[in-house]
Amino acid sequence: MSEVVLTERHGNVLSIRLNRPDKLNALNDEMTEALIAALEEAKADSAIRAIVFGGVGRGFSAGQDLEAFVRMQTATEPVSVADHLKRGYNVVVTQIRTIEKPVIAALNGIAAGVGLSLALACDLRIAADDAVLTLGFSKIGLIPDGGASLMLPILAGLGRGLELAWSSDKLDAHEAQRIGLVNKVVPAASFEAETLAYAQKFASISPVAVGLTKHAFNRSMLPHLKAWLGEEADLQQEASQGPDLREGVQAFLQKRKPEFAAR
Ligand code: T3D
Repeated sequence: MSEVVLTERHGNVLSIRLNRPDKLNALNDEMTEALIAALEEAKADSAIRAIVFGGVGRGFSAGQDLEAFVRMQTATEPVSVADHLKRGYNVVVTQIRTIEKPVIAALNGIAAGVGLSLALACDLRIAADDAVLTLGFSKIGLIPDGGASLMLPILAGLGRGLELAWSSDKLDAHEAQRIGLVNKVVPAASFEAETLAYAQKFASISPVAVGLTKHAFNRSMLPHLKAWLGEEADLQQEASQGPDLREGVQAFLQKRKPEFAAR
């Protein structure tokens, strides 16, 4: 297993942590591949009864690594945004939703972009009281991807979901809990211990009840997940073709505000 993703067993709970703390765990392809491999192993191991998905350092994840994204877009053979999503983040979302075990996002700090999308795809979310959530996609001319255009309105409602997706407002952990994006908020000082105790609670429940309940909820609330992830990626492809993505990413990398022209 690559060091960009760390795994650690705590009895029957597996912790999977993104590990690029100097970049707030911004996701590159190496990390996504390591994450897919870690989830695959967790799925196959019947001794693992709950999975905690978190980040090392002061962030959960700042979403797609935008420096890597620019390299990908300017390569001699650029990878299309739709293909990148379909081969990477959409696979992770599908794994998270179909593993018949509780998958708990542990939001130790900032969760942005597709980092937040992956957290929203998890079954439950526990947050440190100093965690911050932001969609961030609109700041670079994109739409919420990695399943967020589905999970966000389900969890927060249509109006609030659109408001957050358009504004990219930053939510503190308590506000995120109030609107349904987070299940539990705990003090940052005891975050790791409280997260483990929370996961252990679900790891001790009948695996049959856990697995079939998750399956039932998936079928009732997310019956079109697979098709939707594909459609969302195609819409992101459309968004990526205009000038706003380039301006948004350049503005972030140059640490300035983006200037989007009228359409
Ligand atoms: O093809 C596809 O897959 C397309 C899919 C795209 C999906 C997406 O996720 S799009 C959204 C990408 N993410 C963002 O736009 C968020 C960008 N980051 C931020 O807005 C801010 O960093 C945060 C709000 C997350 C945190 O702000 P703050 O002030 O706490 O930290 P910072 O100083 O901005 O960041 C710390 C370092 O991490 C900094 O590096 P430096 O200057 O110390 O060397 C910063 O550049 C780096 N960093 C943060 N986010 C990213 C990043 N580097 C690369 N990519 C990032 N996303």
